[in-house]
Amino acid sequence: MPIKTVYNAQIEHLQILDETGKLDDKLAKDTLTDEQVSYLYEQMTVCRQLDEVAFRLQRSGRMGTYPQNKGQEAAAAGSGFAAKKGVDFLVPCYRENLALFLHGLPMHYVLLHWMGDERGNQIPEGVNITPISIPIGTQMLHATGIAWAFKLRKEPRVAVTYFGDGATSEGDFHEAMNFASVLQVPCVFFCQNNHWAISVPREIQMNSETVAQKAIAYGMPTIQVDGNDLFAVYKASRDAIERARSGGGPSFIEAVTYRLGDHTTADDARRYRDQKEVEMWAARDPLVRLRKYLEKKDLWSEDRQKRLEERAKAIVQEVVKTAEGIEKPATDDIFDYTFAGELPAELQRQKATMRTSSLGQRPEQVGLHAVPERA
Ligand SMILES: Cc1ncc(C[n+]2csc(CCOP(=O)(O)OP(=O)(O)O)c2C)c(N)n1
Ligand SMILES: [Mg+2]
Repeated sequence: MPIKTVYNAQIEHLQILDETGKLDDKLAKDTLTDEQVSYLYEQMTVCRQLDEVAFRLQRSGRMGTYPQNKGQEAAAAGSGFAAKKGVDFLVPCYRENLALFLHGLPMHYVLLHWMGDERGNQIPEGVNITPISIPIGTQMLHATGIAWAFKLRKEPRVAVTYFGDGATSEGDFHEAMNFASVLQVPCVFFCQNNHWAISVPREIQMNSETVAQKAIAYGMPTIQVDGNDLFAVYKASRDAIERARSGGGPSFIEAVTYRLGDHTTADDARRYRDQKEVEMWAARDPLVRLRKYLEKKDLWSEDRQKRLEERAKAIVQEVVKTAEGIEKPATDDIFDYTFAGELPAELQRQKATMRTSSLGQRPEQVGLHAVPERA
């Protein structure tokens, strides 16, 4: 009996705007208008400025660890813009700030979060975003659950979840993908393949040639896009989101991009990354590419660029001022905002003795003699 092929698979790669700023007009049809491109270029520039300033804030001790988005702005912009603000739900990790801003998260929230103030993760009412997820992979399950709720309630809404290449090695990823597919929920899995999971290169992280092909196992429509190409990211995201909205189930998008900065400010990528690789990707910088395109179309000028950069600096200065102007959270907050009712006795004791300085002041709290009265 002849051996039959029971399954064939292929992965398409979509690029619409190449590195030189040349657009494939046919593929670009019905994607972004000139006005939308200019708007998103401005937003990406402001975001890059925020990134640079956040890095300096950390270096000068004014902020905790920060993961730069630098180089990945087109992936966040194209996908975030494709989702409907106020309708769809974004379920992020930590390297897609611009998508969050496009959906209404005030910029200073992100700084607050990385300054260690959890109020930065207390998403304002009406902004459809879940908190930034630092544990790798957990958020994809939440996205599947949110999308399932949309389906059960018959709401035409979509959950878009973000994660990195490294996250696809987590069990949570596979569980979320399987459940989303089995239940045919309106969820878009958006992977930012930036080639590295801290110091682990993609080739060591996984043995599959593309990340996109992992979705084939779950029977999901899947595509690989040039993640530094705003048009390609937007088109693939919009198609996947609208398919989900109209009952077509989940999809997977692999956006091939690169983080131009360190993993976080706690990392020094020069220790494990070849500088030549970084230079190659710097030449594919999504901002540079988009500016070339706008210039080619006579939609941009040196003067506009200068004004935009000045404006970006002023905006970010204001954002930093707002974040730093908010009264610091009290250490007691962790106790006060965890329990609705009375704090259990053990936690009351912890609250009372948490600060080392309090030991000296009130040693009786930990069973020592109280400070004697002075004569
Ligand atoms: C569950 C869990 N395991 C490990 C870590 C430590 N960690 C933080 S970032 C990271 C790498 C993530 O790589 P990737 O998913 O590619 O995202 P990227 O940082 O490249 O955007 C790891 C292992 C974590 N935060 N959570
Ligand atoms: Mg990565």
